[in-house]
Amino acid sequence: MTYFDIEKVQYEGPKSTNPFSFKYYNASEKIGDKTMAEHLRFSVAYWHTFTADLSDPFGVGAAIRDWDNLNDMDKAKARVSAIFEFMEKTGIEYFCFHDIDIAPEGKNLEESNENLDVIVKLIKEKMDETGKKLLWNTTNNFTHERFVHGAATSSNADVFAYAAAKVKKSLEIAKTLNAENFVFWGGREGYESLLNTDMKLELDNLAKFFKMAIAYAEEIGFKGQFLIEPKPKEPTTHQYDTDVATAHAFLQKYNLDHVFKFNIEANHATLAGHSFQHELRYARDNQLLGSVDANQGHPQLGWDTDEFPTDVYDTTLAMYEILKNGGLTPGGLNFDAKPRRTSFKQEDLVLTHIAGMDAFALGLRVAHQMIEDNFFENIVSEKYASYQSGIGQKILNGEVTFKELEKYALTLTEITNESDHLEVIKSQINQYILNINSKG
Ligand code: XUL
Ligand code: CO
Repeated sequence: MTYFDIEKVQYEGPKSTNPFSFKYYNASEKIGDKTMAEHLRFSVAYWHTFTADLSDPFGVGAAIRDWDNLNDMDKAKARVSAIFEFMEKTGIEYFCFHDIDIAPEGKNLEESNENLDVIVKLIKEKMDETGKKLLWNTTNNFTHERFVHGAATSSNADVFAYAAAKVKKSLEIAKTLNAENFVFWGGREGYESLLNTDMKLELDNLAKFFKMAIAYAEEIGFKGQFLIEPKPKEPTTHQYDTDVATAHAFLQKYNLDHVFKFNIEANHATLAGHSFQHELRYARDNQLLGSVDANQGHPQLGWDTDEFPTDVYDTTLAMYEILKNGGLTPGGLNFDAKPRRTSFKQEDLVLTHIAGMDAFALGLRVAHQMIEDNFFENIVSEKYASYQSGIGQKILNGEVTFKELEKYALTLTEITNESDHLEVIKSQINQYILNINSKG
């Protein structure tokens, strides 16, 4: 059975009008010292691409999929065949999933685990056959009603235990499938109101949960990178892992900061009132940038719309941070993104990924050129030139006191500041994007 009635998607260059071709993503082309595939490490999100049905709070599923009428286990098996065909045809090397994306939950934990075993075996066979790899897996500890008060931060200790058992199983799957990372997104780890919440107990419990997960990973020899994915709200009013800086403070408090890095999602960054670049920069500056959930929010909507990334300005600045980070390996760019409800055909799954891959490929090309030219580096070193010598250098080296600074300040007759010319910088970025655009 074939799920996608197309040939393998080829690079045809920026002039191509074929929607089933790449305009900017040329997997084997070298940008600097790595191929585009090595730089970008694209990944398919099982949940949006193969499990979701495009339902929303106002309407039933709108997606038309070949597996719609199958029973639960047959559906799960069909999705395995479909995702591997999809990866082959789009040239995407990685995938990611939650436990319940790949196999239906049974009537109890034991049955859920049995379902997982059947599907994980199938996935492993496909991985061995095709060479495709698992970027990360994670545990869905938020959809089922048992998680109404959260999982590791639930007020109900039975739920804490159930959630732990699910993460234990997910870690075993990560080990079996050689996952390169393991993700914790907060799910319902947060609160609706402080009127009835013991925030300290919940956060202490969350830290205990993470420590037990790390201990079990060590016990079974799972060597992948642990990642936390911050988000400020949705589903709870206040998510504990609000943004990278907040989650970093939590990790430092509980002495977990040497074990975790961050999986940064663009739409979560903007929900937190930051730019995507801000979150990437904070993580990079603190050696915490692990992986990326590549998507974008809608500028007029205040929720997690998980759109495919198409904004080249954003992908350029993101790729700048990623290149300056020395890449993302063992992380990657996971498309935590879904087609709009109006893009309901199966072929839209391919078209949306092509759009996202091209946007990041174009961003990579532009960012690489900017780094070659030291574009931002020159701007920044000129802006902070006063710290290169004299009093500035002494401040940087920690060689002055308030008293000495006062003595120096008293000698200043005039203080001269320079204009930033920020609009010129933005206009030059436009030139970079448009000049790359016209190549080829
Ligand atoms: C939810 C979200 C999740 C995580 C994995 O907003 O981004 O899909 O990426 O649990
Ligand atoms: Co995500």
